[in-house]
Formats: sequence, structure tokens, C-alpha cells
Amino acid sequence: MKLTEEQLNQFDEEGWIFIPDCFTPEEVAVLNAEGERIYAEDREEMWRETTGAPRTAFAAHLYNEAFGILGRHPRLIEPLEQVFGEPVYMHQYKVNAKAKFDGDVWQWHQDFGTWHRDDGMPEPRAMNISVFLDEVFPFNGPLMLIPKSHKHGVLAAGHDLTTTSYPLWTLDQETVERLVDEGGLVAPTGKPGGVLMFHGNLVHGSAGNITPFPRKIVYLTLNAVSNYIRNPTRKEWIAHQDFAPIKPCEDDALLKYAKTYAQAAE
Ligand SMILES: O=C(O)CCC(=O)C(=O)O
Repeated sequence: MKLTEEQLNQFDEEGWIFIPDCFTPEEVAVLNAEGERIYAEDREEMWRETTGAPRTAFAAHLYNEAFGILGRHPRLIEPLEQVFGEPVYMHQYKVNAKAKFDGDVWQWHQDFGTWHRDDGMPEPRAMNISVFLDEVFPFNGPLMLIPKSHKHGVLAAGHDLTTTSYPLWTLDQETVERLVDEGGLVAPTGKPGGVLMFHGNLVHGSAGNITPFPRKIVYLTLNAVSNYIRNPTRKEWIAHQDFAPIKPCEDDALLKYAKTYAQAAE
């Protein structure tokens, strides 16, 4: 899948684009079911909220076939190859839960700030491309983005080890206020199957989810191969060290898998 001129311009100017209906209900259904199955597992890659509710399943592409196919899917890999002008590898892979009633906040941050400080990534030539697995409403903890904030480079941040179960380099309120004055605030919402792509320096965060509606989103963090990380300090399943370029699968690979999966369940 290639991005249009208009999408590329919006990405440059605003730092994000949203593409509705990128994956079909059949393709999303298998990922959704497998996501719930992984959340019930007891494994080290499964990060939980302080309540015990699921927060993030790291590296699911390495131990789950459906998420493995998604991690090589051309509808996600090709747009990033197009933007970076070179092959990409998987830096990080997360299935974020934002569980019903218990999903906790993600404080305001820039992803590249963390990749640079914690993993030794040289340049912001990596970014998240994400797939909505549940419907994202304005009220179940949508991702909030500050448009144009990617133009400010890496901003000063503090290492927040206490607000949630997951350590993050976060921005102070004054900085967020200044950036929102300039760029406003958006919270893309939409049906399962929508794809959201945003710049590694775009400031973003999300509030807690106190509704009965879970909000699962898969995030592939794809890094340009030449920008491989130089100084990893985190576990391999959080910041991967296999820098081999991803070879995209066939466009219908997930659909074929979903059909077999549905037949097996009958
Ligand atoms: O899933 C969310 O709400 C936020 C995730 C996020 O900001 C991140 O993974 O960097």
C-alpha cells in the first residue's frame, strides 16, 4: 500500500495520518480473539496495570502466528518504507489493551525521546503504525495527538517511574500547554481495522478507560535499517536487536489465515 501525495503532505505538516477501513472485519476478528487469548497468558512479555488488568503484550509477533503475519503486512510495511526510503525492521511490537474499566493513562510523551535515551536510536527515522482492533470512541481512552509537535525535535523530559506500571520519559505540563496552544489537539476515532501512523517526535498520550468498552490497538514500531539502535538497555522483547529488513508477506496472507482460523472454530 502506497501513501498518496495528499497523505504524505498531511504527514509532513501535521505529523500523523489516519486511514479508515485498512483491514477487513474478518482480518481484525482473528487478531482481536488472539489478543484476548494472549492477555490471559502468564508470560514475561505481558505487562499489566497495577490492578492486574492487561496493559501491553510486547513482541506478540514472535509468539503468535496472526500477529506475526500482521508484523510483515504490506499495508503497514510499505508506507514506512516509502517515507524512510529504505527497508525497515521491527524495533518494538505492542498490543496495547486499554482494558475496560481498568485501562490506565499513558502520560504525555514522544516515542523517539524514549527510543533515543533508552535504546541509543540515532535519529527519528522510526515510527509507530497502528491498527485499531476495537472501535475507538472519544470516551474509551483514544490516543490524543498534538499536531505539529513533531517539528520541535526531542523535548526535555523526566523519567516517570511511578505514575503507571510502565516507565516513560514524559513532558511537563507547561510544555504540553505551549504545544497545544500552537497545534491544537486531536483524538482519532474509528472502527476496528483503521490504521493510524504518527511521527516518532509527535507528542501524544491517552487517558484512562473507565467505560465498559475495551480499546485494543496494535502498534508496530518500524525503524529504518540504517538507523538500528546503538546502545540497548532494555530487554530484547521491548527493544529488538534483530535488524534484518522485514520481507512483506502477501496482501491476502492475514485473510487466508483468518478463513482457516474461522473454519477450525466451527
Ligand atoms: O495505547 C496508548 O494509549 C498509548 C500508547 C503509547 O503512547 C505508546 O506506546 O507510546
